[in-house]
Amino acid sequence: MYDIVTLQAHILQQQARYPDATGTFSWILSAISISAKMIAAQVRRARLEDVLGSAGEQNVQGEQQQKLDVIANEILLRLLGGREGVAIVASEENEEPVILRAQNDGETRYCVLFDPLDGSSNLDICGSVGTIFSILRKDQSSTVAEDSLLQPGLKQVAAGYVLYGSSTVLVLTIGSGVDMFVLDPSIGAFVRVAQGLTIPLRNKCYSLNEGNRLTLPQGYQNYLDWAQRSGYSSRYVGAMVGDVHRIMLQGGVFLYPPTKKAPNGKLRLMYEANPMAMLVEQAGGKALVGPGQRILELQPEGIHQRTCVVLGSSEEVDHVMAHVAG
Ligand code: P6P
Repeated sequence: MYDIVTLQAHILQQQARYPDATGTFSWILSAISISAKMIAAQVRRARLEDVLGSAGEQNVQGEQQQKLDVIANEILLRLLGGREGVAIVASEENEEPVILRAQNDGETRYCVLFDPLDGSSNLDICGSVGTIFSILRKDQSSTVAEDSLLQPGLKQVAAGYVLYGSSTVLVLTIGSGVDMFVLDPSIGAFVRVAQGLTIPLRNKCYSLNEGNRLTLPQGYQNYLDWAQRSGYSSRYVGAMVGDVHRIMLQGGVFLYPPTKKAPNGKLRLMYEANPMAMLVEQAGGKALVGPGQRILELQPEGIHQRTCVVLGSSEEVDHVMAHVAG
C-alpha cells in the first residue's frame, strides 16, 4: 500500500529540513493550495453558475478579462492577503502590485506573483486553464516596493502551477527538484503522486501557435521546416500551463518566439516565463530566451514585461537554438 502524502504534509516535511524555519513560507504555500481548490471548484462549475465569458473589462495587458479571471484573482489576493509572511503580491490582472506589508521590521517576508487563470479564453470550450505562481524573498533593502519584485528568476525561492484539466494537478518546486500533486475531491486534499520529476531528454514534439509561422524570424521557420522533415508531431492547447505540463511529463519543446504582433514575445516574464523556467530547469530541461540566454538570468525592468520563450527537453531546445543561431 503506497504512502499517502498530502501537499500539506509534504510542505511540513520540507519545512522540517530547515531547523530555523519559522513556518512563514509554509503558510504561503498553504494559501496557494487553498486558493487552487477554490479556483478549481469555480472552474468546474463555471458553465453551471454562468461565470463564463467576458467580464466586460480589459486587463493591464489589453486582453479581455474573463469573469473567472476576476474571481480567481480575488481568491488569491484574499488568501495571500491573510498571510503575515506576504509583503507584496503582483498579478497579471492588476496594473500595480498590491503592497500588503511594506515595513522592513527584520522579518523575512515574501513577494508572490501570479497569473491567476492562465489561458482563460479556453474556459468557454472546456479546455485546459491554469494558475501560475512565483515566490521571491522580499528585498529588505529596497524602499520602493516594486523594486523588490524586479529580481531575476534565479532569485525565486519557489515556483509552480495548477492545471485545471481532466484532473486538478499542482506542480511545485522549492528549489530542490519538482514534485507533483493531484487533487482528490473525495478528501479535498492534494495528494503527492510524483517526486523528483525529470523531463525526458528528447521527444519529437514541438508546441507553438503555427498561425504565427510566416511572421516568425527565419531561424524559427527553418527549425519548423527541419522538425516537420524529421517526423515531429505538433501539440498546442493555447494555455501555457497545459502545454508545459505535457512537456514536464513527456518531453518536447514549447516555443513562443518573437511575432509580428508581439516582437518581444507574448508571455510575461515575471509570472509565466520565470516560474515555468524554474520548474523546467529543476526537472533537468532548458528554458531560454535565445541562444545561450537563460530566461532565469534576465534582469526584469517591469512586472508586466514580456519575453520570448523556448523551453523543454534539453536536446529539443538545442535543436531549436541551432537553427535560431543559424
Ligand atoms: P496565442 C494565454 O493567453 C497565454 O498567455 C498562454 O497561456 C498561452 O501559451 C499563450 O498566451 C497563447 O497565445 O497567441 O497562441 O493565443
